[in-house]
Amino acid sequence: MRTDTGQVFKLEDYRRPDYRIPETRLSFDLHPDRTVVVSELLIERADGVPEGTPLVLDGDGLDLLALDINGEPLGANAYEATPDRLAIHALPKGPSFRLRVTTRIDPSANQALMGLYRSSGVYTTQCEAEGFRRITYSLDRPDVLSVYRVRLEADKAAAPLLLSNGNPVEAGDLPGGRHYAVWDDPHPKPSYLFALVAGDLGVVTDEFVTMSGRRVALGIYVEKGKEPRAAYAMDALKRSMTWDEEVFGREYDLDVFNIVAVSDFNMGAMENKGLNIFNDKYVLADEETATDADFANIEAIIAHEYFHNWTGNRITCRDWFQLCLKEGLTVYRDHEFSADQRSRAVKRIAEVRTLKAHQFPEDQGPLAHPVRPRRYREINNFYTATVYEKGSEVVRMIRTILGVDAFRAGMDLYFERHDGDAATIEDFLAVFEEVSGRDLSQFALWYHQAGTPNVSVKASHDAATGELVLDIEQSSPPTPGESRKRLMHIPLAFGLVGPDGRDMIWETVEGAAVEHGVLHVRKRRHHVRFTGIAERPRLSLNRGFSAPVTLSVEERPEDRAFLARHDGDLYSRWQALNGLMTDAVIEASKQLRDGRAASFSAEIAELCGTIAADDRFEEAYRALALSLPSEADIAREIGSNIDPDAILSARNGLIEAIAGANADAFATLYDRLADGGRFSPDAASAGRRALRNVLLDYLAAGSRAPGRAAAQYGDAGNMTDRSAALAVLVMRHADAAETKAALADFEARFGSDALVMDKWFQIQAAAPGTGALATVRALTNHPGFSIANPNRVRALIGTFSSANQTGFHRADGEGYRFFAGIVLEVEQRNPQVAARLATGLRSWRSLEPRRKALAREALQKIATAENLSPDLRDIVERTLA
Ligand code: B3K
Ligand code: ZN
Repeated sequence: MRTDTGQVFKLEDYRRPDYRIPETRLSFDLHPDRTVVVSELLIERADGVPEGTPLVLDGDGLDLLALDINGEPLGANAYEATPDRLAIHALPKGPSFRLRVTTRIDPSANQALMGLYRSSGVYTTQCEAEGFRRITYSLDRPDVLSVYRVRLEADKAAAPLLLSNGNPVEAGDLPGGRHYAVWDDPHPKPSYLFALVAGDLGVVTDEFVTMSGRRVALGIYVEKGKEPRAAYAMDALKRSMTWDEEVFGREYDLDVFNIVAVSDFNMGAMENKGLNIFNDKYVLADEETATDADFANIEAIIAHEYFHNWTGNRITCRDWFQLCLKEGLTVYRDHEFSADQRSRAVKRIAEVRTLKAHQFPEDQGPLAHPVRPRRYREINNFYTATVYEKGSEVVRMIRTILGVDAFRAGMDLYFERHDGDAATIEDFLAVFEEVSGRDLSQFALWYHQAGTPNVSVKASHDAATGELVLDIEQSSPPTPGESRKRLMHIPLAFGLVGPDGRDMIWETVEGAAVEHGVLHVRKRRHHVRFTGIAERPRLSLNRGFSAPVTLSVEERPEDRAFLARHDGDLYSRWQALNGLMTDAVIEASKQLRDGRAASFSAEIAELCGTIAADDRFEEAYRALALSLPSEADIAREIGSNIDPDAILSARNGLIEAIAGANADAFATLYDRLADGGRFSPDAASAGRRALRNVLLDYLAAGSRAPGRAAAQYGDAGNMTDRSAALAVLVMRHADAAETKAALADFEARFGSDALVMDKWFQIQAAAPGTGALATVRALTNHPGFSIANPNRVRALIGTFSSANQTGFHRADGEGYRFFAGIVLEVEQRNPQVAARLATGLRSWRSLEPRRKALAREALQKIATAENLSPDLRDIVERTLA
């Protein structure tokens, strides 16, 4: 039964809870399809709340077995229980009492993967955001913090391992082949951070000694036999613990820290106190089975969940509107960690590419919402790129505005002042205002106002007077529910690049505040006048992507190429070349749509040849510079009336032009970068592989012969090179016998390893052209595919809808029809995953008219399906609105 009340939750309706629960004792009698949960809560009436105020607890699909208060069973008139709510009217006198609730749940039947469920025979939980209420009745909201003591009881042979939050305090055997364990978590936490795991798993252990000398036992639990694949995650965990001590002064606070990898999981991972639970995709890696991208993701997500221990757990959110308080900040922290562990410039470019690929379309489409939303119908639909990635950019801007030292002082104050609190964005901003003396009220709009601001810049230079004038204007487009926008505080890092390629130094500047290379745009228009600028500079603006805005600069065509060669800021240099490539593809796609042949200037090919050979740059940077914007990136830049087929042809045209002009040099470099069979997952080695694999794609596009890619596939000593070669075969040599052979070989080698087979699904789902649909449809019947497993669904269907522009957006609409059917099928089991999948159609309005009409039909088919879950209904209704 689904209960979509259509209720809209509003930030302004926030009220403090009437009751607190300082202590929670849970006892689980675990059985696969009949688990009994006894919850004993010490409940206190909050100050100022009148005696007799009913206690209303949240539930979701629960079966109540027993209820008593202070040891006395409750009479039938004292309470009202439904599967989704327990209201107790008759409460004892006095400020506090003990409530005991017994519920029964069926973990095996739980396919939504929220609450207590089973994954490959392991009992596991997911409670954020509102999964705890699927386990027992409770005040399931983040501002009710409780210390937990948890007793688990299970069959010893099936579940020798019994884990929960906190520290282990007791364990023992019981009659009938059962056993138990008791865990105690001294740190008060909201219910969404509760977790348990019970099962039979392999483990890798280690130890970490914190800066004050606390010895922490570390454990990473994985499917038996896969222990060696957890070594990299363990290494990443220890590096994360050290980094948080060194960079933020944050120390771990329990005797144990456990991570469990499970194979059925709705998202990446979950930061439950002392017991992180992970999608196994983000734990398991070795050179044979994981790519360099997998290693980097594991490092980042292990760090992210660990960092939540302070930003999320010790300081949690007052309500779910404040989600970015923990998520944006923790993403910022994991980005900084990865930048320190790897290459800062490369990491920044990758972050911006992700932001533009995921957050910009969200912010510019029907699902746009502020970093701190004011309304939601289904909170699970707000774990978005806006809350996470833009939320991180906002924290980065605070650091840019304040400078590193004041930023760190603000963070120290935040930890000191709010440890143990359920806090708000206002609390967060206040510490930075306090340590810096700055007024951040205009800046705070980044949290409150949706949409990507536009900044346009015009420059004029007078050589006679040495004056440079920048006319800067900001505007923010309307977003759903917000037609009028206020002016933002936009920190633009910049440089004026002189004819020798160096940054010029000015004498005076007026018209805007400029501090430490950052120009603060705060008004609608700024007329900024620099003096002492003898020659016309090239404008390097928004360096390091200091503000998440869309920038348009009136400049001469040759200025971009100049910046692509000389900008001292590596991010901006990359941006200049990438912008040139984007414009060239857009121009060529117009030529193709007009029935002309696509033409490209020789300059981009020449620039690519130069950067490929430039040893001053690390290989990872060169690989990014040579990577063309994706088809989706180009579609986003075009913005409306999109024809994916024209984009694909134009993009391939540019790849061929670059490949043709550099064939010999790329082939030589490709050979030189071979690693001779040595593998290390470190950033420099990964960079070499990345560059070599970008070159492989160019060489394949240039030659039309599958030999080189087939040889790389066959010789590959690691998954990065093997899967890259397979992707090149599938993309560039779809019909070659070598491609079919490689696909068959991959399946034969890895058929029994679901995570690796996801790559095989992904590569085929991304193959361009109308034929992809038949392939994807056929693959849904492959024995390795399962509609019930989120990773499989994301690999095959998610890739098809998000990374296959020509296959998914087929002109006849068949891609959309197939997609709508699958979304509804997934939804039967797992509404959360279905809702996420359905966002693949959020940019339907920017398509050309025919495709647009067909995409709308598919959305309507979903919207009118019977008995739609609140999750999916919320997404499709907002998408269609
Ligand atoms: N906090 C979790 C996400 C929970 C999603 C609930 N639908 C993982 C993370 O961001 O670290
Ligand atoms: Zn997080």
